[in-house]
Amino acid sequence: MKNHNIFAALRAAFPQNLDAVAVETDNGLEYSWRDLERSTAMLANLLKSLKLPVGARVAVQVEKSVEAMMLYLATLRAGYVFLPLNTAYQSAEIEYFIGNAEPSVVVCSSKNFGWVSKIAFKAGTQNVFTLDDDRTGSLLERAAHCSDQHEVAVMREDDMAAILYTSGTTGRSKGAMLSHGNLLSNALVLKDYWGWRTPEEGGDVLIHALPIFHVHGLFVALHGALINGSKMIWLAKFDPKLVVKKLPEATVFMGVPTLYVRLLNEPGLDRQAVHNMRLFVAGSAPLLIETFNAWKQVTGHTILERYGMSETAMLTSNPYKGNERRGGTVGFALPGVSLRVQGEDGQILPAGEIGGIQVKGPNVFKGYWRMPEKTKEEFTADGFFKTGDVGKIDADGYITIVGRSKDLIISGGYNVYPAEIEGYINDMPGVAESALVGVPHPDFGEVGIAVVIAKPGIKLEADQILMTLKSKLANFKIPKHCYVVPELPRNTMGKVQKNLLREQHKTLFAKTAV
Ligand code: MLC
Ligand code: AMP
Repeated sequence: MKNHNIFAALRAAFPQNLDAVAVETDNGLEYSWRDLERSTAMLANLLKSLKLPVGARVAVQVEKSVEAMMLYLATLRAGYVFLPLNTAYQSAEIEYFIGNAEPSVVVCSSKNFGWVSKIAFKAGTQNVFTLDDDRTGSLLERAAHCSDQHEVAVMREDDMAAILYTSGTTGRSKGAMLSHGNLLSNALVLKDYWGWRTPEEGGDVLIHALPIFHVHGLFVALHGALINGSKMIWLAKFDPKLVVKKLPEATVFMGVPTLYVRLLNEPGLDRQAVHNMRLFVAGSAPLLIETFNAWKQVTGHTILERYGMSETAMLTSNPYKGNERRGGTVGFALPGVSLRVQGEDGQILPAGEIGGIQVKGPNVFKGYWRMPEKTKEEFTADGFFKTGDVGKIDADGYITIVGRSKDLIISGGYNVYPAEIEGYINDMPGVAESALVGVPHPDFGEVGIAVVIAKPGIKLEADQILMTLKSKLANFKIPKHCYVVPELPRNTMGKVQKNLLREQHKTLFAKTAV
């Protein structure tokens, strides 16, 4: 049987010289391709020794490190399912994910071991390890005793490789199940589409500055470099100064728009700094045309914007060569991806008309973890996935996203789901109701602000509401401002008119440009 394990394809792309540098870190460490091969084998053997059931989930909430990346690769290698979790998540959030996914293995930072292990053991997880970003922790201690020889597990195309929790369109967070076939098809398409150069062709060097718990950092950037045998400059956190310093050694950079906005504020960014660069990729949130233009002016490079989702990996991309990269658009549907725009009455719309974006292709996920009904609702009868994004395709085939039908705020590339935050606010004593809306922000693109109504006779303090939220939720979800007002605008059906709230507060952050 052909092995569809994406790790096998990544491993096959390692350069012939396994002693060459594969990863260089911001604190001066170097890892060779042989290190990646051996360490992933040892970690895969450790997982194997745990006698986990088929399809076992390995949930991971750790700081970014090369070892954390190796743990991801080892999970694929051993044939288990990787479940990455944002490091900002707090106990209530982690409790939900672990309770829902029922992982067999949980890996966390040693500083969080107390509360994470309590949650994990309560949910029936038998194995809890620690992994810190200084190459310590029980995971590595145990793996050190394992063999560095490991045969890559044989997987079918449809076997699950990862679960990414996403707020999706409605309801609580849902686990998008991505298969080895989904991830590999996307990696291969992008390798070609973005003109990656193998070591034999002169090679590429990627600055990896994104977190590794989302599609962008974990799949697009990491797979892109690995499937091409390209070296990575591995930054634990995005630091604009460090990125500018490293640009002369690199050829490819990927970031959410906030990263580009912050880089543009860095005095060292100029044409000289980027003289070796081949490609700048942006995505995960809308790239403002001002940023696109400013980047061109300062660096001489045209950012390539692309569009993707947890459920689908990458869907569209502006061209690398041939056609023009058009600012404000997300380019063309990638090879193998069918993309269409549907109107409210279900008709497929012609060029230029605005409607719901739907997609089909080998990259589209298998469904939501243990939510068959929800999965069914999100697909059309003829197998297209409803993205929840609203857009149009122009006569030349360029796709523009004009909005979202899902109630979602994308802040600095992270998704904030208003219903979740409103739920927490509404549960606070004295609150009658609330609405969370996204407003423009010069750094994060968009941020959430809360508008809250008190119960009759109760006086609410906005600061107190924010403080209470901070104790319960990941920091990026905390509204950047809170208003306590007498009433919310409603339409004749009684529905809160969030568009009016957005309009009313749209200039709140206009003067705080960074
Ligand atoms: C941090 N903060 C944010 C925030 N990030 N607030 C809103 N939105 C965000 N994204 C706040 C924190 O709450 C904190 O506030 C303060 O900023 C400092 O926190 P920090 O952690 O030190 O921030 P920083 O390191 O500056 O992080 C900013 C960032 C980060 C832009 C580097 O958000 C980031 O890495 N974003 C990328 C997300 C990403 O990779 N998305 C890909 C999704 S994949 P306080 O008040 O507590 O001090 C996807 C599919 C696709 O969408 O198409 O790719
Ligand atoms: P997530 O589920 O976290 O992966 O977020 C996916 C969502 O990010 C998409 O449905 C879009 O709304 C948004 N997104 C991704 N890339 C872009 C882009 N280039 N422009 C606008 N929105 C984007």
